[in-house]
Amino acid sequence: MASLGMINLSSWGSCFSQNPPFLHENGTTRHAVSGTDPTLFASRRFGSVKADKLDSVNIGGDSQVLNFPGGVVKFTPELKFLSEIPEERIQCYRVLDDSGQLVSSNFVQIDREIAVKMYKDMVTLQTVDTIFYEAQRQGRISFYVTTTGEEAINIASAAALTMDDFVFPQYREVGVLLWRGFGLQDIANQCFGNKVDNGKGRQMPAHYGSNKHNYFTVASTVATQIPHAVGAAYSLKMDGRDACTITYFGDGGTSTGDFHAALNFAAVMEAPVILFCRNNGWAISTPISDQFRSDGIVVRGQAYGVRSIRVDGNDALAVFSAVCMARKMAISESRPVLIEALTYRAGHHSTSDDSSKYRPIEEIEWWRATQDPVARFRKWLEGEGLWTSQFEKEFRDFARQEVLNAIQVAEKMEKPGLREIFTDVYDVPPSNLRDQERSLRRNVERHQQDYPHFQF
Ligand SMILES: Cc1ncc(C[n+]2csc(CCOP(=O)(O)OP(=O)(O)O)c2C)c(N)n1
Ligand SMILES: [Mg+2]
Repeated sequence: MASLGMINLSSWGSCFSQNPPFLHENGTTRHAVSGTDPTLFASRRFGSVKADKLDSVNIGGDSQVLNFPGGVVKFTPELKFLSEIPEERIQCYRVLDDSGQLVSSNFVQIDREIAVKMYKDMVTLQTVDTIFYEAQRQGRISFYVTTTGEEAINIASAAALTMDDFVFPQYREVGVLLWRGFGLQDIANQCFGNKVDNGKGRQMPAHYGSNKHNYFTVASTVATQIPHAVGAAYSLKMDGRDACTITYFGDGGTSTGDFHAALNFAAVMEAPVILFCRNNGWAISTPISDQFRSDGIVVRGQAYGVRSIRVDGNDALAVFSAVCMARKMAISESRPVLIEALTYRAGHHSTSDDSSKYRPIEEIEWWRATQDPVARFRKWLEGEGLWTSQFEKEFRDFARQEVLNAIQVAEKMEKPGLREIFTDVYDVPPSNLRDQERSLRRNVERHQQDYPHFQF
């Protein structure tokens, strides 16, 4: 099967390196991390750290250095503060220009069938967003959040991972689940909160989760997923697994303490985690200019000792390449990697928002018209002879019908029994919970007309 792309990583296998050798210790079996001496690894895990000597050494001439813990520091006679503004902003890695033409030969090769599946999943994601958004407006579901403008981030990043990698999402990444095989029916069941929803209808719509797909359940509390992902990555490393974690978060997520604590923890513990920031310019109505004065998110990586890259989030090939390489480094070198993907939230924050109240319509239109990630990837595919207008029409019609069918089935399905509200937390429910259950049962029996869809 032919492959596209210029970085010669011989095959997908080289992108996803194999397990390093085993390390046996006290009867337990672990993997040493590639590039790390097993003894050192074990002592880092179980031993205490000795401080370096705090002595300064003259190395002759006029240069003097301080032998400080963490590394030698040069002295300078200059009274000079570091500038808060870099001379030049960190550049943004891109492979495709706005018209879908290749502008770089530095990207990870991509199988033709994978490339076509990526495009189909992006179109499906757009279709899901359009129809579920309308369903919310019709009052059929209570809430929805679209990924509009971030389709490449969703699908291309997912395509660069393996199913063994664990995903800790924010809430704008349903495309990652879609890529992993979570079906349209699963999406619809969750949004309608019916009895076959994985979460038993207890979550708001668009708060997906799936054990089967190694996808942790969405929590709306911004950024709480970031420390979880770092901790889980550390445990993967301890178990010597050939896998990493990836966590997605928005620019708004980086304004929390959780982000900073997690980034530092990941650096110090050398956890194999990809910290993927979707910098889409807005945190609901708060623009990034009100959130930080640094050159975006990418510079925080260096500040914390984490390898990082800024990438064009509307360029599927750039996102794919960056995540593929980040994954390889995270696992084989046992290190965190920070990716800042520049994009734009081209839809409202959610169905609870009207973004025309706080940002100019022209801004939204400019991004939609010139930076649409799906249109750009399509142009590239067409240039490669992998897609045509005929395929486009057929596939869009097909996707629309599939989504509509899934909605119809989900909507007709019974809701979970009301007593499920009280299950799965306590082995033996406490008395106050049992009282509440009895009270709810009485209420429903007395006012059946108000609860037509619910049964105990
Ligand atoms: C801890 C916490 N604070 C505030 C909120 C309210 N809130 C929900 S989404 C959001 C904005 C998040 O923006 P960003 O991280 O940039 O993600 P985006 O919506 O742009 O994808 C806020 C403030 C919340 N859910 N949790
Ligand atoms: Mg944002």
